Amino acid sequence: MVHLSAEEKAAVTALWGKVNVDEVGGETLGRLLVVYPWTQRFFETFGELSLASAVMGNAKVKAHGKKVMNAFSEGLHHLDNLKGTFAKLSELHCDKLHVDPENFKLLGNVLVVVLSHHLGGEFTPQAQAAWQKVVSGVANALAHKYH
Ligand code: HEG
Repeated sequence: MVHLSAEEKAAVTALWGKVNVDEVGGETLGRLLVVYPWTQRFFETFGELSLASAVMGNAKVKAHGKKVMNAFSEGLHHLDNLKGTFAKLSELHCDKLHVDPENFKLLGNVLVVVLSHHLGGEFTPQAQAAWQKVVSGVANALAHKYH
């Protein structure tokens, strides 16, 4: 559950409509893997990830980033019930994938950076604050089923 005013919700949705979500997904996952290279351990099947250029051009990174961002997008329609929306994915990341939930926070922060890069001046401090609430809400929801 994240508490956003009607104005903040409108800003979040409006800005999301201005970016190419699939592209943002690949770029966000790519940057996560470059900036926090220990996150690469979950993606050993993705092939060559040692150079930043290889990561950013990697088709599997792009495809997986797109998948992650589409799931993330779904959460934007359910800001009042993020825990319910991400319950199944939380179980999967905990029980099957063994992803440390700290990584959800890192990914959220990288997403904010990527949005800032894509939106420039349109990403006002108010919009950025609203987005920070959203990414931390999603990260909390994804961590919720961990035990
Ligand atoms: Mg995860 C699979 C969503 C962060 C590592 N992730 C998936 C899948 C979805 C998803 C929808 C496919 C599930 C399926 O096959 O049923 N992931 C998702 C979201 C977020 C996230 C919404 C955060 C916003 N994931 C995340 C992070 C890591 C990670 C930070 C690791 C650093 N995800 C991961 C791995 C898989 C998935 C290793 C399995 C990949 C595969 O082998 O297909």
